Amino acid sequence: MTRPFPPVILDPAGLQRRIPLAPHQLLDRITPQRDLFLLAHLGIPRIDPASWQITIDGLVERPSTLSLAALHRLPKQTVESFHECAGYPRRPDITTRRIANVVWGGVDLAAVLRAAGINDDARYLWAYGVDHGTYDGTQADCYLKDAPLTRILEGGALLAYEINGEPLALEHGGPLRLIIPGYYGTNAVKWLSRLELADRRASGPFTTIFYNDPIPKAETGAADASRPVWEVPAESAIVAPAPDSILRLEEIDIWGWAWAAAGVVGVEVSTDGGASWREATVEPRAEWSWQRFRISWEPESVGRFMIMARATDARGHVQPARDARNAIHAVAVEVR
Ligand SMILES: Nc1nc2c(c(=O)[nH]1)N[C@H]1C(S)=C(S)[C@@H](COP(=O)(O)O)O[C@H]1N2
Ligand SMILES: [Mo]
Repeated sequence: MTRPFPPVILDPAGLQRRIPLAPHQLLDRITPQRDLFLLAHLGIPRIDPASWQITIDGLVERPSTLSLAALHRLPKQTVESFHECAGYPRRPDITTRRIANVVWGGVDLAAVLRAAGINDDARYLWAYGVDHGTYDGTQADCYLKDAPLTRILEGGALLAYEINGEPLALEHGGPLRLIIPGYYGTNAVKWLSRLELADRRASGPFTTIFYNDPIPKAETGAADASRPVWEVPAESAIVAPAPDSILRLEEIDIWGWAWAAAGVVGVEVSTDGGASWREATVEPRAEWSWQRFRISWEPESVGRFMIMARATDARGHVQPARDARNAIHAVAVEVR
């Protein structure tokens, strides 16, 4: 893998992870930037936003370099979208629920690529972040991700420089990051410095060793098949009641957020640990936003209860009970 830019200094270097909000604290529809979870595998690069530029090359007719000022002069688009970390790159069986919902602002990526002239044989977008170093014992010259070009050309993907109307902070990828609404956060390359169109998937560690979930042989018939961690399937999180709440024997409002790349079409709620389910009401989504669900519950007796939520997306995918990035969220409460 060639690094198309001079090495930058990382300070702090190494894995950075901050998860300020647990599901029961996700009270706001729009997550403020200061409360957003933070993930960086290799560290935070010390870069000069003023001189930032991005190169567009590979399978395009007119390779070019754009300054930040040139990008700011292009029409600004905003996209409301959930933003979710996939969790552990090699552990698709672990659920982490690092989730937010924000409004990204920036330039329409499809328009930028079309202006560069897309060659017929281009199939994938490769996106390069300038951070480099060692993650989980593997050396990387840069943070390189890929995505199918068909998804990018469907629309909504941004070269983002704003979040919730504020400039994107350095730790969140400022001055420029990639946003692909509906895709896991790992694909939202921060400190974006190069876009390359290619006819194949990228070969760096973050698209091969990491974030490439093995598919059980039973599902495909083929050994060694894998699935890139791109689109987010149905998922939901219970905001209220909070875990270990002590509730009174009266009508209780159960609510939370549900989200999926394809949109959520239904959320079922159980108050008996998954033995029985009732259909909650779910609001329609705005662009790629998360969707609020709610249902009221009148416990028939005092005691301990396990509340669960299970979302279904527009592709018919239902959240699995366990052992998945998007496994069902359960909250234990006590009614007294
Ligand atoms: N350049 C670069 N971009 C990156 C990462 C990274 O390590 N380097 N981490 C990714 C991961 S795993 C996630 S979940 C999101 C987190 O974005 P946030 O910290 O702004 O919430 O950034 C993604 N973009
Ligand atoms: Mo992540």
